[in-house]
Parts: sequence; C-alpha cells; structure tokens
Amino acid sequence: MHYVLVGPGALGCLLAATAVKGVKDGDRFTILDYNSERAQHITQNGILYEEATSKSSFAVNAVSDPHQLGRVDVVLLCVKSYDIKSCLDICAPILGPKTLLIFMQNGISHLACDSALHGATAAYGTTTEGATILGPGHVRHAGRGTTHLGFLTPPTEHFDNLLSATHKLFCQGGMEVKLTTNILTKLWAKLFINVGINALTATLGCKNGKLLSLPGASQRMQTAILEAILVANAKGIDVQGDPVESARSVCLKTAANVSSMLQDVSKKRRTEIGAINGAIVAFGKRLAVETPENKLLMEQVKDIEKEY
Ligand code: KPL
Repeated sequence: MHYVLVGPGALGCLLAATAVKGVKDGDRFTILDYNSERAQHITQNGILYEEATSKSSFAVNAVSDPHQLGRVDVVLLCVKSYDIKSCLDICAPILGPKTLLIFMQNGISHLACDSALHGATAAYGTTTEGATILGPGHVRHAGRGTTHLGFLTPPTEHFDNLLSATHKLFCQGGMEVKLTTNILTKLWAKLFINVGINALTATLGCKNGKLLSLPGASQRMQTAILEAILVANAKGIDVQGDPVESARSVCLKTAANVSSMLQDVSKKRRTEIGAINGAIVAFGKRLAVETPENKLLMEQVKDIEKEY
C-alpha cells in the first residue's frame, strides 16, 4: 500500500509523524510537497515532533514532483481549503480510479468541491488534534483529540478497505481515530468548534485556552456557535450533543495551542475564514437565518488580512 500525504503544514506534519510510526513493512508512506526546498529539508531531517517536553524525529521521504510516485493507493490532502483546486491539478499524476482521496480540511466549503478528482474517490476526515508548526517539518503536538474518517455516500468494498487500512495505520501510530458512517455530522461538529474558536483567537491574539477566561470571549464563542446551529438546523444537519460545551472542552484540551487561524494571521497568510464563519454567513443568507456574530468575526478577520 502506498500512502501519500500532501501539505506538510501543522496537521500534515502531525499525521506524517503518526503514519511513519504506524506504517508496516511492505507499505510506503511519502510526503508530496510543491515546495521543493521544504521537501528536501524534510527528506534530510525527517519530521521533528514535539509533545510536552519530549522531542523525536521521524525519517520520511518527501518529494516535490508527483511524476516520481505514479498512481498511489491513498492520498491524504492536508492543504488549506482554498488551495484544493490547484493542489488537485498538481496531484493528477498520483490519482486514478483506484485511489482513495481523503480530504482533511477545516470548514465545509470543500464538501461542494467541484474540482476534478482525476478519477479518485473521496472520503473525508476531521480532527480535534491540536498542532502548531514551528518550522519546516517541525511540529508541536499541542493537544490530543479524536479524528473521524468516513464517506459521504456508501463506498465500494475496495475503497472501504482502503479507508480501513488508513484507520489502522493511524491507530498503530498512536492516534485516536474512528471510522464513522456519519461523517457529515462529524464535519459539522468540528465546524461548530472552529466557528467558536478560530476567528476569536485570531482577532484577540490568544491561545485556545484563554477564550474561557478573557472577558466577553466565552459569550461571543457561544453566540457564534448558536447561530451556526440554527443554520445547521435549517439545512437539515443532524446536530449531536452540545456543540458549545464541546468547543469549551476543546479549549481546555488544547489550551496551549495556537489555533490554525491565529497561526495564519501571525504569519500573514491567508486564513480559512471563508470556509468557517464565512460559510455560516453564506448559508445563513441563503436560508434566511440571521448570523450577525459570524458576520462580525468574518469582517474582523478580513480586516486583519487586508493589513498584510
Ligand atoms: O482545529 C483547530 C484549529 O486550530 O484549526 C482547533 C481544534 C481549534 C485546535 O486549535
């Protein structure tokens, strides 16, 4: 089995370190990175993984030319949601009718992905793991979480087997990963968390845990999530548990984590605001659901992006 991970950012590096630990003899794991300098750096130095006070390094082969790989069995797409289209075009040589393509993006805009999958079949993943990128191929595991993998529509046996093998790979690597027949619910559950945490941490410039104590932040987090739940209800999405409580619990578990959106604005990179609070605002408009807190968060993050 040949697994390829595309996009060695924070989550990508965390998954790569885990996969390298879990990969069995006879299977291959490779990183595909359009940035040839970074690919070379990762091949030479491996993935440097930190958790609390421990540091380890995991050897992995990273390439920048997809033609070197040919068609592969499983592709884990860890690029930002706004980069999917260009990334899929670059990935064309490794995709084929027997390839499973697992989308690992935050938000929900990739669910309506109308880009060519080059014959591959899509599955989706979502995670509450907290990861911070410290340098090329250098990641800090800032909080443990759970990862869910699943298909939006029932797969053939071939793709079901590929997703099960991927599930096993990450479990062997020490991560908590679950297969689900209801990935849409899980993707929305993660969206509620991102709606509550990401933009707020980016605008307030604070780590996830601080949202629970900074004046007014917890209230804004709750309001944004409650608006998103109204949108989900209007769309007929099954909302499980208490999303506000879940977001608070993620803030606690990933208290020391710099959210992906705060990492983005700190590095003056484009954020995923459009796929998170922006998606809630857009669906709200279409479904006549008021979403003022999400609109405010979206505008505040866009204002920060304009200042780059
Ligand atoms: O997904 C995340 C992110 O930062 O994008 C959370 C779960 C909020 C962890 O930081």
